[in-house]
Amino acid sequence: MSMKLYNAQLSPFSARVRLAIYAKGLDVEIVDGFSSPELEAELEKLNPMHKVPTLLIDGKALPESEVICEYLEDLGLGTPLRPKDPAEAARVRLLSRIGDLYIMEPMTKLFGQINPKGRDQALVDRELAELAKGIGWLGHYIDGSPYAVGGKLSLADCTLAPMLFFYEQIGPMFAVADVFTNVPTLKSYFAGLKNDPHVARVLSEVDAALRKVMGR
Ligand SMILES: N[C@@H](CCC(=O)N[C@@H](CS)C(=O)NCC(=O)O)C(=O)O
Repeated sequence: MSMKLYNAQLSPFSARVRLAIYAKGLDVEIVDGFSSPELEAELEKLNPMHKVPTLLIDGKALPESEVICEYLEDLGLGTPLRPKDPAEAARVRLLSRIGDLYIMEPMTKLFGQINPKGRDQALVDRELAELAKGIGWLGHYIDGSPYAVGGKLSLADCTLAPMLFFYEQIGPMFAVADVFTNVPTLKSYFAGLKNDPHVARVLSEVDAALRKVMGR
Protein backbone atom coordinates (compact mmCIF):
# COMPACT_ATOMS: atom_id res chain seq x y z
CA MET A 1 0.00 0.00 0.00
CA SER A 2 1.30 3.51 -0.79
CA MET A 3 0.19 6.63 1.04
CA LYS A 4 0.75 10.27 0.15
CA LEU A 5 -0.38 13.21 2.26
CA TYR A 6 -1.28 16.54 0.68
CA ASN A 7 -0.25 18.81 3.51
CA ALA A 8 0.36 22.44 4.47
CA GLN A 9 2.85 23.12 7.27
CA LEU A 10 0.72 25.95 8.70
CA SER A 11 -2.60 24.10 8.64
CA PRO A 12 -3.66 22.90 12.13
CA PHE A 13 -5.65 20.11 10.48
CA SER A 14 -2.61 18.94 8.52
CA ALA A 15 -0.45 19.22 11.64
CA ARG A 16 -2.88 16.91 13.44
CA VAL A 17 -2.36 14.24 10.76
CA ARG A 18 1.43 14.77 10.62
CA LEU A 19 1.59 14.32 14.38
CA ALA A 20 -0.28 11.02 14.13
CA ILE A 21 2.04 9.90 11.30
CA TYR A 22 5.21 10.83 13.26
CA ALA A 23 3.99 9.26 16.51
CA LYS A 24 2.91 6.06 14.76
CA GLY A 25 6.13 5.97 12.74
CA LEU A 26 4.30 5.47 9.42
CA ASP A 27 5.85 5.57 5.98
CA VAL A 28 3.83 8.30 4.24
CA GLU A 29 5.08 10.63 1.51
CA ILE A 30 4.26 14.20 2.56
CA VAL A 31 3.88 16.94 -0.06
CA ASP A 32 2.81 20.57 0.25
CA GLY A 33 -0.52 20.58 -1.59
CA PHE A 34 -0.41 24.30 -2.34
CA SER A 35 3.28 24.64 -3.20
CA SER A 36 2.83 24.72 -6.98
CA PRO A 37 -0.06 25.22 -9.43
CA GLU A 38 0.52 21.65 -10.67
CA LEU A 39 0.20 20.09 -7.21
CA GLU A 40 -2.81 22.26 -6.42
CA ALA A 41 -4.52 21.16 -9.64
CA GLU A 42 -3.66 17.55 -8.80
CA LEU A 43 -5.19 17.97 -5.33
CA GLU A 44 -8.31 19.67 -6.69
CA LYS A 45 -8.82 16.83 -9.15
CA LEU A 46 -8.53 14.25 -6.38
CA ASN A 47 -10.53 16.19 -3.81
CA PRO A 48 -13.04 18.80 -5.05
CA MET A 49 -13.14 20.18 -1.48
CA HIS A 50 -9.69 21.63 -2.32
CA LYS A 51 -8.52 21.20 1.25
CA VAL A 52 -5.52 19.84 3.05
CA PRO A 53 -5.00 17.43 4.60
CA THR A 54 -5.98 14.91 1.95
CA LEU A 55 -4.53 11.42 2.14
CA LEU A 56 -4.07 9.49 -1.07
CA ILE A 57 -4.23 5.73 -0.48
CA ASP A 58 -3.34 3.65 -3.53
CA GLY A 59 -4.72 6.44 -5.73
CA LYS A 60 -7.94 7.04 -3.73
CA ALA A 61 -8.40 10.34 -1.90
CA LEU A 62 -9.47 10.60 1.73
CA PRO A 63 -10.05 14.13 3.08
CA GLU A 64 -10.87 15.41 6.60
CA SER A 65 -8.22 15.24 9.32
CA GLU A 66 -10.35 13.38 11.86
CA VAL A 67 -11.35 10.73 9.31
CA ILE A 68 -7.75 10.36 8.13
CA CYS A 69 -6.49 9.90 11.71
CA GLU A 70 -9.16 7.31 12.47
CA TYR A 71 -8.28 5.51 9.22
CA LEU A 72 -4.55 5.44 10.08
CA GLU A 73 -5.49 4.07 13.49
CA ASP A 74 -7.74 1.39 11.99
CA LEU A 75 -4.86 0.17 9.82
CA GLY A 76 -3.36 -1.14 13.05
CA LEU A 77 0.19 -0.11 12.07
CA GLY A 78 2.74 1.45 14.44
CA THR A 79 2.14 2.91 17.89
CA PRO A 80 -1.58 2.90 18.80
CA LEU A 81 -3.05 6.37 19.43
CA ARG A 82 -6.58 5.35 20.39
CA PRO A 83 -7.17 3.60 23.72
CA LYS A 84 -8.73 0.14 23.61
CA ASP A 85 -11.10 0.90 26.50
CA PRO A 86 -14.40 2.11 24.94
CA ALA A 87 -14.90 4.87 27.52
CA GLU A 88 -11.38 6.22 26.94
CA ALA A 89 -11.77 5.94 23.15
CA ALA A 90 -15.04 7.89 23.42
CA ARG A 91 -13.24 10.53 25.50
CA VAL A 92 -10.61 10.86 22.75
CA ARG A 93 -13.34 11.39 20.15
CA LEU A 94 -15.20 13.84 22.39
CA LEU A 95 -12.14 16.04 22.83
CA SER A 96 -11.44 16.03 19.09
CA ARG A 97 -15.06 16.93 18.39
CA ILE A 98 -15.08 19.79 20.89
CA GLY A 99 -11.92 21.04 19.20
CA ASP A 100 -13.35 20.82 15.68
CA LEU A 101 -16.79 22.23 16.44
CA TYR A 102 -16.35 24.74 19.22
CA ILE A 103 -12.73 25.86 18.98
CA MET A 104 -11.66 25.74 15.34
CA GLU A 105 -14.95 27.25 14.11
CA PRO A 106 -14.69 30.55 16.03
CA MET A 107 -10.90 30.58 15.76
CA THR A 108 -11.02 30.34 11.94
CA LYS A 109 -13.37 33.34 11.86
CA LEU A 110 -11.00 35.25 14.15
CA PHE A 111 -8.00 34.48 11.93
CA GLY A 112 -9.87 36.24 9.13
CA GLN A 113 -9.72 39.38 11.30
CA ILE A 114 -6.01 39.44 12.18
CA ASN A 115 -5.35 42.65 10.32
CA PRO A 116 -6.52 45.53 12.58
CA LYS A 117 -7.23 47.55 9.42
CA GLY A 118 -10.85 46.98 8.46
CA ARG A 119 -11.41 44.67 11.43
CA ASP A 120 -15.06 43.96 12.27
CA GLN A 121 -14.88 44.46 16.04
CA ALA A 122 -18.45 43.19 16.65
CA LEU A 123 -17.58 39.94 14.88
CA VAL A 124 -14.31 39.68 16.82
CA ASP A 125 -16.10 40.19 20.16
CA ARG A 126 -18.76 37.63 19.26
CA GLU A 127 -16.24 34.98 18.13
CA LEU A 128 -13.93 35.60 21.11
CA ALA A 129 -16.93 34.90 23.36
CA GLU A 130 -17.76 31.73 21.40
CA LEU A 131 -14.13 30.64 21.57
CA ALA A 132 -14.02 31.25 25.34
CA LYS A 133 -17.07 28.98 25.70
CA GLY A 134 -15.46 26.18 23.67
CA ILE A 135 -12.18 26.52 25.57
CA GLY A 136 -14.07 26.38 28.87
CA TRP A 137 -15.82 23.18 27.79
CA LEU A 138 -12.50 21.66 26.78
CA GLY A 139 -10.96 22.68 30.11
CA HIS A 140 -13.79 20.89 31.88
CA TYR A 141 -12.93 17.58 30.20
CA ILE A 142 -9.13 17.88 30.65
CA ASP A 143 -7.58 17.13 34.05
CA GLY A 144 -4.34 19.05 33.64
CA SER A 145 -1.97 16.11 33.17
CA PRO A 146 0.38 16.15 30.15
CA TYR A 147 -1.73 13.84 27.98
CA ALA A 148 -5.48 14.28 27.45
CA VAL A 149 -6.51 10.64 27.91
CA GLY A 150 -4.92 7.52 29.37
CA GLY A 151 -1.52 8.97 30.34
CA LYS A 152 -0.02 8.69 26.86
CA LEU A 153 -0.20 10.38 23.47
CA SER A 154 -3.54 9.81 21.75
CA LEU A 155 -5.47 11.16 18.77
CA ALA A 156 -7.00 13.72 21.16
CA ASP A 157 -3.54 15.22 21.67
CA CYS A 158 -2.95 15.16 17.90
CA THR A 159 -6.09 17.28 17.48
CA LEU A 160 -5.51 19.61 20.40
CA ALA A 161 -1.78 20.40 20.21
CA PRO A 162 -1.96 22.41 16.93
CA MET A 163 -5.26 24.03 17.97
CA LEU A 164 -3.86 25.19 21.30
CA PHE A 165 -0.75 26.48 19.55
CA PHE A 166 -3.00 28.75 17.47
CA TYR A 167 -5.16 29.55 20.50
CA GLU A 168 -2.05 30.95 22.23
CA GLN A 169 -1.57 33.33 19.27
CA ILE A 170 -5.03 34.81 19.90
CA GLY A 171 -3.63 36.63 22.97
CA PRO A 172 -1.18 38.95 21.20
CA MET A 173 -3.30 39.19 18.03
CA PHE A 174 -6.47 40.40 19.76
CA ALA A 175 -5.05 41.96 22.93
CA VAL A 176 -6.32 39.25 25.28
CA ALA A 177 -4.11 39.38 28.40
CA ASP A 178 -3.93 35.67 29.32
CA VAL A 179 -5.91 33.24 27.20
CA PHE A 180 -5.57 30.49 29.82
CA THR A 181 -6.74 32.54 32.86
CA ASN A 182 -10.03 30.69 33.28
CA VAL A 183 -8.75 27.27 32.26
CA PRO A 184 -5.85 26.22 34.54
CA THR A 185 -6.26 22.56 33.60
CA LEU A 186 -5.78 23.40 29.93
CA LYS A 187 -2.77 25.59 30.71
CA SER A 188 -0.93 22.84 32.60
CA TYR A 189 -2.02 20.18 30.05
CA PHE A 190 -0.60 22.14 27.13
CA ALA A 191 2.61 23.04 29.00
CA GLY A 192 3.17 19.33 29.75
CA LEU A 193 2.15 18.14 26.28
CA LYS A 194 4.81 20.34 24.64
CA ASN A 195 7.47 18.09 26.22
CA ASP A 196 6.40 15.16 24.07
CA PRO A 197 9.04 14.89 21.29
CA HIS A 198 6.51 14.30 18.48
CA VAL A 199 4.37 17.23 19.66
CA ALA A 200 7.49 19.41 19.95
CA ARG A 201 8.46 18.49 16.38
CA VAL A 202 5.08 19.35 14.90
CA LEU A 203 4.71 22.58 16.86
CA SER A 204 8.14 23.74 15.76
CA GLU A 205 7.10 23.09 12.14
CA VAL A 206 3.89 25.10 12.59
CA ASP A 207 5.80 27.87 14.36
CA ALA A 208 8.33 28.07 11.51
CA ALA A 209 5.50 28.24 8.95
CA LEU A 210 3.73 30.96 10.95
CA ARG A 211 6.93 33.02 11.25
CA LYS A 212 7.37 32.75 7.49
CA VAL A 213 3.90 34.11 6.67
CA MET A 214 4.12 36.81 9.35
CA GLY A 215 7.57 37.81 8.01
CA ARG A 216 9.13 37.38 11.48
N1 LIG B 1 -12.48 19.98 8.35
C1 LIG B 1 -11.27 19.93 7.57
C2 LIG B 1 -10.68 21.33 7.48
C3 LIG B 1 -9.51 21.40 6.50
C4 LIG B 1 -9.19 22.85 6.15
O1 LIG B 1 -9.96 23.78 6.41
N2 LIG B 1 -8.03 23.02 5.48
C5 LIG B 1 -7.63 24.34 5.05
C6 LIG B 1 -6.22 24.65 5.56
S1 LIG B 1 -6.20 24.83 7.30
C7 LIG B 1 -7.58 24.36 3.53
O2 LIG B 1 -7.09 23.45 2.90
N3 LIG B 1 -8.09 25.43 2.91
C8 LIG B 1 -8.04 25.63 1.50
C9 LIG B 1 -9.39 25.80 0.88
O3 LIG B 1 -10.41 25.68 1.61
O4 LIG B 1 -9.43 26.08 -0.32
C10 LIG B 1 -10.29 18.92 8.21
O5 LIG B 1 -10.45 18.61 9.39
O6 LIG B 1 -9.42 18.43 7.52
